[in-house]
Amino acid sequence: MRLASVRLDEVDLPLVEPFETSFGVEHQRRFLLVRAETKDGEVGWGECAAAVDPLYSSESVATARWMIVERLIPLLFRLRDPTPEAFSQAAGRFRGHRMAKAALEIALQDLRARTLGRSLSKALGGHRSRIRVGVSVGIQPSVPKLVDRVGRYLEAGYGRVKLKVRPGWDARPVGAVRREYPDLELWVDANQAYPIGAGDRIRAWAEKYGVAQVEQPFAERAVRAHAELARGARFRVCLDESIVDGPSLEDALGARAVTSLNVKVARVGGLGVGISLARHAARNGVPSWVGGMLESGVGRAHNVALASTPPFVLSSDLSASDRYYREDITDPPFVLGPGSTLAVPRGPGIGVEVMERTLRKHRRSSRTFRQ
Ligand code: OSB
Ligand code: MG
Repeated sequence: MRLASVRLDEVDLPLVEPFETSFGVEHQRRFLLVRAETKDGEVGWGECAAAVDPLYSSESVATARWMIVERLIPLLFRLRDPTPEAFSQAAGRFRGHRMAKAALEIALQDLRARTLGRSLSKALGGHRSRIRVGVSVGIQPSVPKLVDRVGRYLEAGYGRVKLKVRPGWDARPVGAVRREYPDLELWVDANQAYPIGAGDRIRAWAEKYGVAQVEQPFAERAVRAHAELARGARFRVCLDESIVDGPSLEDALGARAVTSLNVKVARVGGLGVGISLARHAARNGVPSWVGGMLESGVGRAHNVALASTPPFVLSSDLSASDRYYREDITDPPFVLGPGSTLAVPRGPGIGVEVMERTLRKHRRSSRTFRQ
């Protein structure tokens, strides 16, 4: 595989509705899109999940752009055989910048799968033709609006709901949703919003309202606080932001601070690492699922392929295209099927095509780098 060029676009895609978390509100998603082309004209796509502001993690569109343009593309062009593994290994000499690294790693994964004429799912060892999914529901302006929003997602066919929570938006909204939907599989995600010491209060409402999983209540580094919450809990304690690599997973497993693992391709730096982390968690009795970052169809297709591989056993945060965007940049759209599932595309690579005309409509800039 010889690379000819890498194109980096910056895209603004309006969300169907604002998405609010404990760290802020997003009305549209601005992201970097990678298009890597080989000398034979084969193309692979990647998406960078970093947002405009460094709120979820320390990366942003600007830091990712700098990293990709100034360091990772030059590094990629120096590789004799640019496989995803060779790229990840070479990029490993730079610390952090995992979302930037992931954008290129996943483009190379797509490219290799297409070159082999296989679906990305198959190339990664996927064995599922459909994956179970749920929907992540942002903080709403009021409790009745939340109950109504959840109701509409249930009507649309979602079988599992994750509510974004934060101090002041927890027991009341979670209780209201539980009363309205007694049998619903309910998860919550705080994105690090609670002080360590809030564990007893979280435990009280989570157990009272039958929450099956509490995701990342405390800070990224707060291994002990998560372990204390997990001890004897009737819900799983899921880690998202805390797990960025092998050692952070090892520490969390050793401390019994994690009983469910959210694997985000972007957060861990690529599909290769994502699979190995989930395998390692599974060997230690901890189930994994694939988390989302409101990706466009490109990033979501990568996430769907990942979720089709054996270690991912819980429902993933991968909803249908129309839950995120009125007009996505890929075709065909992801649609919700029976049993709250998405079909895993069977075509070569990520199995969806980027619609260049739609992309151009939403593109703010585009730069092509040639080998
Ligand atoms: O913590 O899972 C999260 C979106 C942006 C940043 C962080 C998170 C999320 C989500 C969205 O929950 C899940 C999705 O893409 O459907
Ligand atoms: Mg999360």
